[in-house]
Amino acid sequence: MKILRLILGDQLNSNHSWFKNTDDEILYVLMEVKQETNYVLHHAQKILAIFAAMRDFKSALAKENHQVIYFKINEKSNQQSFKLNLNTLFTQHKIQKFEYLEPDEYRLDHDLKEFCAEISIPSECFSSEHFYTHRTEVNEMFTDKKQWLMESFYRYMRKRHNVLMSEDGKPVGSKWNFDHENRKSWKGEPKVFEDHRLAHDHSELWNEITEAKIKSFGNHNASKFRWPLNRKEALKHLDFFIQHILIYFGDFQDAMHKDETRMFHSLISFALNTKMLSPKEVVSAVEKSYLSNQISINTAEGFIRQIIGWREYIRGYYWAHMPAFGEQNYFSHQLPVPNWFWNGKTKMNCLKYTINQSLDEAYAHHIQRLMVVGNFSLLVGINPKSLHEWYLGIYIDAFEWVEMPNTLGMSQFADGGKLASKPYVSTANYINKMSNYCEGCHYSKSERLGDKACPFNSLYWNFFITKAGQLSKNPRLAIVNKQIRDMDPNLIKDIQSQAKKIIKNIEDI
Ligand code: FAD
Ligand code: DLZ
Ligand code: SF4
Repeated sequence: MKILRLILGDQLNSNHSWFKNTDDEILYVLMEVKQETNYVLHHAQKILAIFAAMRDFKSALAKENHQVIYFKINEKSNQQSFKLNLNTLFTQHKIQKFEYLEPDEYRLDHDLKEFCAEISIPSECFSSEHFYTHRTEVNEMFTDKKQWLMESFYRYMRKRHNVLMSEDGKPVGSKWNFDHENRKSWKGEPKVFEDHRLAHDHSELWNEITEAKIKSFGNHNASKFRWPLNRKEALKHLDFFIQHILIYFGDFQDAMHKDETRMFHSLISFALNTKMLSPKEVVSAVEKSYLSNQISINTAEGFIRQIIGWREYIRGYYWAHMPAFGEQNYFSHQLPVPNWFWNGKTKMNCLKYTINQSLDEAYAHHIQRLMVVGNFSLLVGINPKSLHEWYLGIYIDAFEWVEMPNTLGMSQFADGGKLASKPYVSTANYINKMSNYCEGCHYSKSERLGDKACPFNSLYWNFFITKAGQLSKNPRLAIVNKQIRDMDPNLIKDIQSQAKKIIKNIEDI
């Protein structure tokens, strides 16, 4: 039987059982298509990295004697849509069966199911063999629960997959979570490692992308284009991280600095999300490092929690709530994304540095995404869906299944607090504690009112004052709610008018 198998741009898993044998009757297809490049405005590096990694994957498959069809973006025969190209291939190659791997995004999952129902040949969908959990596992665990507690899912995962567990069934180190030990700011020591990742020359590919008139934004210079583009590079990078950097990850996980964009983060999200690396091999490498006494339990636990905890939980949350999730907007926020989100031109240092870095590298670490950009967006009331499109476009690792729950749920409280037990917002105090952004900022971190006052300081209080109806019963907000109740009514008025002014002049702050 002649079979056509589709591989999507984020399904570059060379260890998949599909590839265990070579069979002349099986044709693989990968496609660079405008359908995928244009559904949001993407960072140039994201398009480059996905195309380059797909091309590399195609060559590796061909070397292993698999039959591979590849549509480059400018090929005449490329109709720029999965369905159109597939239908043509079915006829051209007399295909008798169509097979594909579970797409991680609802949109494509839905489209491909619809497509399979329309075509006249049989079809089958296979697991991507990447995640620990199946799509509905998290949902099954939290059915009927008002609050989805990541911590209980995480403990379940540790036990189920026997990760960092003692023989007596207790967690290694006698504690499940060492998070409170992971909250240091960074003052220049220990030194951050040189970026050892390869700078890829991609000028030819970039010419093809511009010739195809694909719109993009952000820096595409080769010196900044250092993402691992195949499994070999990804493994080398992972090994370097575990040998040299991981030891500092936990301590400085939340730290931010004007001169250091990577700090002690792993930068493995692109390789993981495109499935060049498997979460299991990452976890097992970290566990091995702990067992050979190279890292402490709090470092190992803290990092492993991100992978078997957050990453799997976020994915389960996505599948449990799609498609309605994309429309959630608990606070009815309607402000558009400010223009300076696209060029970094703002006087607010924290946002200026974070956005410029994101434009430059297609990367910002978790706290920059959550407590700088997300914090500000929630406080001013940016429309969650528009913000989601911005995040989906700008970050190298942004695929909807992981980006949307992080943006809408964790960062913007758009689901009314199902994923996050309280809104992640702060005044300048937190940003100043965790970074050096406030040094030399146009605004004063300690002032709340007046032209020089840090916008976060009035926006924060204004947020809780105006959202009192929706947040006053939240037990985790008892302190802030009491502070507002005790506040001088004149101060409340001043704060609100200051915040209003900031929001009105948002393009000029
Ligand atoms: P590290 O800090 O080194 O962490 C290691 C790994 O843990 C990451 O590579 C990632 O796979 C996993 N991880 C950590 N936190 C999370 C989390 N909250 N959700 C899922 N996985 C997590 N992550 C994405 O992979 N894609 C996204 O599009 C994305 N969008 C985000 C949007 C917002 C608003 C926020 C607040 C977070 C987002 N995250 C996203 C989660 C997190 O910020 C990134 O996974 C992380 O910054 C990637 O960099 P790293 O590989 O250096 O991670
Ligand atoms: C993100 C992306 C881009 C920019 N381009 C392509 C492409 O041309 N071909 C492809 O197969 N995949 C691409 N992708 C990744 C897909 O959008 C991804 O597979 C879905 O988001 C499903 O997670
Ligand atoms: Fe950001 Fe305010 Fe600090 Fe400036 S003073 S860097 S705007 S937190």
